[in-house]
Amino acid sequence: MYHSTIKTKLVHLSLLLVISSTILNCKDKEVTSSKTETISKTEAPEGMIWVEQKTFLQGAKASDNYAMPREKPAHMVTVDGFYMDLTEVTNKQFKKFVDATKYVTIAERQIDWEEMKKALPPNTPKPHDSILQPGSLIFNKSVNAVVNMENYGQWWTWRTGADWKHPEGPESSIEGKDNYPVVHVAYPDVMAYCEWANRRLPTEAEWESAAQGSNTDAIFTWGNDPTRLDANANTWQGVFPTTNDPKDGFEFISPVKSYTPNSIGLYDMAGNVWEITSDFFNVKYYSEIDPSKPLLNPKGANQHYNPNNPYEVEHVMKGGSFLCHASYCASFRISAKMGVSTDSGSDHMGFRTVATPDMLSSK
Ligand SMILES: [Ca+2]
Ligand SMILES: [Ca+2]
Repeated sequence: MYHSTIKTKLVHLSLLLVISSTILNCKDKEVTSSKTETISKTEAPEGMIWVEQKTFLQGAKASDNYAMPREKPAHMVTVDGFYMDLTEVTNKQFKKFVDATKYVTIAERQIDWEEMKKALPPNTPKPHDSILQPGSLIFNKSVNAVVNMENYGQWWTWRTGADWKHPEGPESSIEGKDNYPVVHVAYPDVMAYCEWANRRLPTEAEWESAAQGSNTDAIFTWGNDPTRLDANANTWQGVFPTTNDPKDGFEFISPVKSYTPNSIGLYDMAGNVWEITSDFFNVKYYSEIDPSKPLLNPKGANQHYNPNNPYEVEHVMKGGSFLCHASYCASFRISAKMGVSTDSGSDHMGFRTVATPDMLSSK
C-alpha cells in the first residue's frame, strides 16, 4: 500500500504503470491442492521444510492490540501441507536464476518514452529524463526529523541505479552478501524466478500457517510474548524513522538465519524483509468472509481493493521488515499485512517460495 503511494509522489507512478502492464507476462501457478486429507510428503528439497496440514485461526487474534481492520475478523482456515523455503530467497539464489536465464528485473529496465506514451492520454508531457531512468526505492537513512508521520516521502527516496545488484544505489554492490535476502524485486521478477525454480509464491493463508509453526493462535512467530521480539526478528528499535538503536544486532538488512527460527525451523518470517504473497491485497476481504463456512486452502480475495490506491493491482506482503517498529505498524505480527503494487520493489521487500509434492513430482 504505502510503496505505491510513495512511488506516486516520487516518480509519477502513473507513467511507470504503463510499462509494468506490458511486462506482466508471468502467470501464477495454480494452487492445485484442495484435498482435506494430509498429502503424503516426499523428501524435502534442499533449503525447504515441510509445513504440516493445519486448521487454524487466520487473521487478528483477540488479544492483539495492534491489529488493523483489514486483519479482522479472524476466521478458521484449513491449509494443506506444503514445502517452504527455510529463508528469504538470497542474493546467491537469485543470481543463479539470473545467470541461467539472463533475466533483467524491472528496476534494471530502461524506460522507452516513445513506447510508453502510446498508452497515455494524448499530449501527455514527457517527464524529465531523471524520472525515466531505471531505479528503485530505498530508505533514506538521513532523516533527522519528521513533520508528519502520514508523509511517507520523508523517509523514502527514488534512487536511480538501485536494483538487486546495487541495493543502496549504483555505487553499492552485493559483493560479500550472498546470504542476504534479494531485494528490489517486483512481482513479475518474483514470478519469473518461481517459474524457473519450479516453485510458486505462498498464499497469505499458507504464509500464516507456516509462520504459526506448531502454534495455531499466536500473535508472533515465537508465541505471544512481545518482549522476545529482539531475539526473534530484525526490526527497528529506537524512534522511527530518525533514530535506529539496533538492540537486535542489525541496523538495517541482515543475513538470513541471523535470528532464532520459529517452532518448525523457518527463519526471518518476522522482520528482515517483507515477503510478497500470491494473494491480492483487498482491505475488505476478511470482512466479507462468511465465518460459518471454514475456508479450505483460501487463495485470497478475487480482486484487489485499496481505497487509497484504487487503480493499481496490489499483492499482500507479510512479516514486516528491518524498518518495522511497534510505534508505527508493528508488522512483525503474523496477521499484519500491507499491499505492494506489482511494479514496485524496494530495499526492504523480498520473497520466499513454496512447493507442493504434486509440483515436485511433475517436474
Ligand atoms: Ca534491526
Ligand atoms: Ca521476512
